[in-house]
Amino acid sequence: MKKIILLFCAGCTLVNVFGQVGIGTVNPTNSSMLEISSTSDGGTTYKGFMPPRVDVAAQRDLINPSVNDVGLMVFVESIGCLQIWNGTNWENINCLDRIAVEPWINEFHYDNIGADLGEFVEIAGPTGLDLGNYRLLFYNGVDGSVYYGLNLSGIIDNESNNFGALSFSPPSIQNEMEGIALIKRSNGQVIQFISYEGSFTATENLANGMTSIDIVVFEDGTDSAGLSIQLTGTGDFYGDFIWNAPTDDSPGDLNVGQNIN
Ligand SMILES: [Ca+2]
Ligand SMILES: [Ca+2]
Ligand SMILES: [Ca+2]
Ligand SMILES: [Ca+2]
Repeated sequence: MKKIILLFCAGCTLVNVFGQVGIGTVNPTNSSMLEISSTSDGGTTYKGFMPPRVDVAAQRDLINPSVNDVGLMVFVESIGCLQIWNGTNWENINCLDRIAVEPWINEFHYDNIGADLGEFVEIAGPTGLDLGNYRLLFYNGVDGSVYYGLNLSGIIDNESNNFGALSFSPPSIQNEMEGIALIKRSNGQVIQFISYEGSFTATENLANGMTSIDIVVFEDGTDSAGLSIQLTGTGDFYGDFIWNAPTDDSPGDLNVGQNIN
């Protein structure tokens, strides 16, 4: 009896493997090997189709497809692009006009005349974003090591067009050539690695091997306290704005001359 049942079930499996497959439907359309219905309860609830997603292109590259895998598709979240493998390279099928925007380093102060006063780093980003998923790493430009790490916290407020800023004060931000990396804690992604008074390569932790991007402007220790280096311009992500030499600070508020559109 057991054998008969086993044989019967093996037959069932073969039917499934070689037949058309429906998910949420028992009648996949004739021309489709796989049909996924938007509803499985006759139209009370609806669902979409989600392609495989990766956080960044580096994760996509771990797929390592061959020439035989032409047509493979994946969605890369960091750039907001649905991509297809052409046998040699990944091509964009479509990129979203607006992807989920990451926060960015928006303003900071590290040096003034005499003892440094009121050092801070301001983070700006979309309203409602929980900065508990982000961390700042402060890098020493002399040897590329991390001299301080700071877990962020708080929900970004709405100051203008659904963007805002929060300020954070580490015990000390080193002067001369140093760097700051903004890290996404959930996946270890280095969102930004900037530096002032020069550029250098990180030698440890998450930015290890990355070369910092010199923002060019800096604080030379001759200005009074209460000034900062800050972004201005018009836009809604980091690349829209430019860094400015020390001017009146605004920790926790979008900068004067920074317009969100
Ligand atoms: Ca300092
Ligand atoms: Ca100083
Ligand atoms: Ca500000
Ligand atoms: Ca604010």
